[in-house]
Amino acid sequence: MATTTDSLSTLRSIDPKLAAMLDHEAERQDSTLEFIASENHTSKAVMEATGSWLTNKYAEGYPGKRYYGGCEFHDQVEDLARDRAKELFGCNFANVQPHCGANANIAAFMALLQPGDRVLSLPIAHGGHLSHGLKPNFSGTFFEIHDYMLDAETELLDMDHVRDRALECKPKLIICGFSAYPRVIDFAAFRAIADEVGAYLMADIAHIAGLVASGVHPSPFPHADVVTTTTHKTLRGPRGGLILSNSEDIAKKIDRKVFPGSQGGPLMHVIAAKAQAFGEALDPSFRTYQEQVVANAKAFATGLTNHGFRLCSGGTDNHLLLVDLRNRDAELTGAEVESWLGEAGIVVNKNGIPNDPRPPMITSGLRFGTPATTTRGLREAEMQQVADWIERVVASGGSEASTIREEVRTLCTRFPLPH
Ligand code: DSN
Repeated sequence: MATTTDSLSTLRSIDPKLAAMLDHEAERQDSTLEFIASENHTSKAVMEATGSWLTNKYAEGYPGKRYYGGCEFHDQVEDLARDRAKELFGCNFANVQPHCGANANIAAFMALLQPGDRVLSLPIAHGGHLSHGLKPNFSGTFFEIHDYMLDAETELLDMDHVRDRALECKPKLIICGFSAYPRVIDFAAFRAIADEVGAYLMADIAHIAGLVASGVHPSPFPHADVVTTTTHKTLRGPRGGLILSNSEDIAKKIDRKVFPGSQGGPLMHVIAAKAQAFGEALDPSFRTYQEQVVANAKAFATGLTNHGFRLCSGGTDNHLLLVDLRNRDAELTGAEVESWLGEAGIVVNKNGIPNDPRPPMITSGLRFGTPATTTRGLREAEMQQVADWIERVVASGGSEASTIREEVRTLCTRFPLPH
């Protein structure tokens, strides 16, 4: 049984049914390789804070201005989280209360826009996020969404095209920052376009926040008016959201739009865990970790390419890669290979590739990320090993998955989780 569950002794004695489910999940995480680009393994300290006394308390409002008594320690915790976030990202304002990245984006939209205002963003089918304008989402429901696309040949952002689209639709907000884009984002170029058309610029750095915090990817500051992010991907904190800005005026609006605009009581136990995670990210070792995340992604990209897999945009500069399966076999789907790899203990997600003819639940691609496996200590040699396993799984039409499952299990025992 994974050591992760040692803190469950009480639960195990009073609710063994639920405890068994959590034990099974701990065992799953311990014995599989997590290659989902948006996931990570937090430190034990982050998990302890998430499971702490602060879960018992309402703290609607902000430090010094709460709607409930008894918040003196919550004020200290939230101030600590805000101060560390500001130091980490080099900005003047932080709101640490958003429950998740989509909530952060709701508050940012509400702070910058009126319903019906025009927004220019990359659609989810090209690597954007559902909260950047997908029709069923709040963003696509209440705002007029216009899109820019990746270049059809290179699968890269084409800033001339983004500029043309901005000049055509005259948006009030331009969004950059993506969920499946493996390359560096030129925030200064986005700023220049936003200035030319009089738009706000929002950078959603949910995926690359850890790279940005450690200087491994350029910062969206001073270019973006608002920066939103999650805290649980490359940043390796608890599941949650964060909003950053340098503008006092925008910051005041964001605070109002988080609470009472779109949320009630903040998850103070999660905010405590954010404070801990930001503290960890301020340590110089975090940069070493992020550099290794990118080095591992590049090694993994090389390994897959050498096996004949096609990578969208030809490779990666960050923590993720997007594989187009069609050149291996036109019939292969992301759903099918995700399932085979899952049987082998390599956890990934099917992902549409740019201009994918298949629907999102099938797809022609897979997205891989190296943040979680880098956390547990895998390096370039193991990335090559995993690329070899993927080749064997695909070449055998999934039939070697159960054999490889045992090899993956053995590798995992050499790289224990951080708690
Ligand atoms: N669902 C996240 C991802 O996997 O990229 C984005 O919010």
